[in-house]
Amino acid sequence: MVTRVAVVGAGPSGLAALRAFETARRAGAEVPEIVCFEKQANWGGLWNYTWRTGLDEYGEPVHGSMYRYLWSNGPKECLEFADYSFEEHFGRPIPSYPPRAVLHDYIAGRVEKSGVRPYIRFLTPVRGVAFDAETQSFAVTVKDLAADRHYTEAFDYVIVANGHFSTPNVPSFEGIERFPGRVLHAHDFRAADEFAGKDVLLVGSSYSAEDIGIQCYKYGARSITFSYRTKPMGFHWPDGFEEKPLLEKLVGKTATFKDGSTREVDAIVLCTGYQHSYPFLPDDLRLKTNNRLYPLGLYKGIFWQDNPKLMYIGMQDQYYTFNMFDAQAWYARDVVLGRMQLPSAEERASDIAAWRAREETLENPFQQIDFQTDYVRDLLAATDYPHLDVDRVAELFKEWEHHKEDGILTYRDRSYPSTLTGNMAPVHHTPWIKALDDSLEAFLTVREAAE
Ligand code: FAD
Ligand code: NA7
Repeated sequence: MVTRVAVVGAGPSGLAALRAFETARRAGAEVPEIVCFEKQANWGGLWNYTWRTGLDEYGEPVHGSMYRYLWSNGPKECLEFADYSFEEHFGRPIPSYPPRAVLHDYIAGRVEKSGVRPYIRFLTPVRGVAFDAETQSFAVTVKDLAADRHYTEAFDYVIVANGHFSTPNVPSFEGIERFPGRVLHAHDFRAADEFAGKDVLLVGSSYSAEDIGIQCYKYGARSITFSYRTKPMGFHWPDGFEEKPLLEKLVGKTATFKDGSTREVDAIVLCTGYQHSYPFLPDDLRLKTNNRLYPLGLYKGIFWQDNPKLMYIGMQDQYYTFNMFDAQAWYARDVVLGRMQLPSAEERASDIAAWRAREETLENPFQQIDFQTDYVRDLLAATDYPHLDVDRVAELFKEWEHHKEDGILTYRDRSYPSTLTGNMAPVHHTPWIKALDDSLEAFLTVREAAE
């Protein structure tokens, strides 16, 4: 009997798994049959932009949370695949903060080159996964959307890579149901131009609030008010920005905050994060966690503790992204191929507990970066994934944090060297705040950097 592996999702995490197995196959290893189920019509996950919100043309919940004019919010040098540099893909060094379309092109280029597309069944959401202890196999039920047909196949392993920034966490606030303007969650935010001339309230104090706030400012919003639950972001905001404590109530267009202050607003964007959602998994296989660096229940952040034939990739909060997913995928692959044996359940449990105990002590982003760096280093040490200088990546992450503190509207104008080639990224031809065209063509046009 052929061993079979199901991969749920063809975003960066699922594609990392395909790439990992394909690399082994091309090096002469005997690898299992891999089937990747992807509910969208194309690969790239969140990087595959859609204008749609709500339900898609098949009545499926829209996966996309990315918006037009989204530019990378971290240096590309920190996410570079160790086996496929930006220079290899684009033929030359490119600036450090590419817009979404450029990163999608890079992700797609690697998997195109490795020929893994035939392993993917597009327009095929996974609907159910059931484990049979007797046969030690999973029954995976999917829907072929184009044919409007369900079917079930058996697999020996399942890799869950469906992302965790798609199912919005949507709190309610007193009076919000009568607010006379637009109310939406960041998941449904698409184009900042819609808010030109408006006073916009963003609830939340993390990446989405920060970036959607400065997007709206860039495209002409009159004012930006952030409302935080725990603590303000504290950047040096330009005029027109304000940080307030948590929203308490709305009366008409007037927002009242916890400190009793008020603000008239025209629109509200709830940047209140996402839920980990696995509607296709039964309770005993389902990861239940908030967005954090070390979710419980996953050995090495990958293997479901109660049944390690079920694996998860990319379920952590993320400083590292693409190259961390690779590190996880290579590790998962080597366990499936029998190159590595997992330790006993007790040893796995104590390893999880140790990482989690350290995670609980982290007090600031710099410690968090070191934590995730050590996590990625630990994974990389066990496999033949090409050398990745994680200490250098960590330094770049820390420089990035400082650059954001220096200027939240200017940090994307900075350049960093590739940890793979050593070459410094060129300065982009247009400062980010003036770069209104986010197309790949506009970004890659070689022009003299503007003053
Ligand atoms: P996803 O990209 O979410 O891909 C999951 C895939 O699974 C999707 O293709 C989806 O269609 C598919 N899927 C879901 N459910 C099913 C199902 N039931 N059956 C079959 N297929 C399914 N990271 C960065 O490095 N830099 C950034 O600048 C950055 N910006 C971001 C901005 C936003 C607004 C968001 C939300 C995230 C951002 N991220 C960024 C983080 C992002 O999570 C990762 O870059 C990356 O996309 C995660 O990859 P993934 O494959 O784990 O998940
Ligand atoms: P995050 O990073 O998970 O942050 C969620 C934010 O939402 C955070 O500031 C939370 O505040 C806030 N939150 C959550 N629930 C509430 C309620 N009920 N009321 C007020 N505020 C709340 O999600 P993001 O969307 O910002 O970022 C996710 C990814 O998208 C990230 O990788 C980016 O690259 C893009 P808290 O601090 O917990 O008090």
